[in-house]
Amino acid sequence: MRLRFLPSALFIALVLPAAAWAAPLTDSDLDGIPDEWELHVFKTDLALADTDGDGKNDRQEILAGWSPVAKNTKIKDEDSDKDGLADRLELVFGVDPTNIDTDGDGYKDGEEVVSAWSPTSTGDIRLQKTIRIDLSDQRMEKRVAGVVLASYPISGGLPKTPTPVGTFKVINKHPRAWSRSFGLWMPYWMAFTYRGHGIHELPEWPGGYKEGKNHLGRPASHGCVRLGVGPAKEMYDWAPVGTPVIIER
Ligand SMILES: [Ca+2]
Ligand SMILES: [Ca+2]
Ligand SMILES: [Ca+2]
Ligand SMILES: [Ca+2]
Repeated sequence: MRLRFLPSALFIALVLPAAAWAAPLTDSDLDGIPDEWELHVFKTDLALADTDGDGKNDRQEILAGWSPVAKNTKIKDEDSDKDGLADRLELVFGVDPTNIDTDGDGYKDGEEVVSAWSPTSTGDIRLQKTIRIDLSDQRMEKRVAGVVLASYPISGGLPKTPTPVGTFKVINKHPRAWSRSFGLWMPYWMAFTYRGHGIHELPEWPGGYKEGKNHLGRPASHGCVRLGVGPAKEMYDWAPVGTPVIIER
């Protein structure tokens, strides 16, 4: 249990100027983004709800991952306040992209979201972590509250040894598991079935050779889900036992 603390009412009353927390932010063009954020964060037009004139309002475009200032262009994931949460995701999670700690509990918005604490509440509200795997495009998503925070290429099972589809969970973890069947190491192992299926880093032969780097993004395994060096450790450190693993095709 980590320490949580509430700013005292006295502190708020004495130190913060009234305007900082009492006045609602002005939204001149009523597109759902306050003027201040349009000006300093999203670089959109304060007086136009649809800055790039493509028929979709600035906020809707940003939430869906599209640039509000250029037609048919994916948004660039910038982090204006450097709190670890991209500007777009600040809108998705309902936090302030100009404030590194929106709820004032001492933890940055980005830290809270990635570790699945609510960035808008000082209480012990947890968000749901989920690993989602799409076998059709051979990618794994790291999700919090259903929102994709990161996505990595994988190698799932070959057609004759397919990765099972369905809803599973992380059953157990081992930093460096040994496969007796294949005589190789599987770093950052996270089992999701009792039949030997797991998520792991590219397998490593006893001589140190790591297999299948060039195959990431297409099927190559005996049913396991392989991740590259870097993402495998990141997902291992992030997902506790019990994390849902949703595998779709
Ligand atoms: Ca606006
Ligand atoms: Ca638009
Ligand atoms: Ca940010
Ligand atoms: Ca916070």
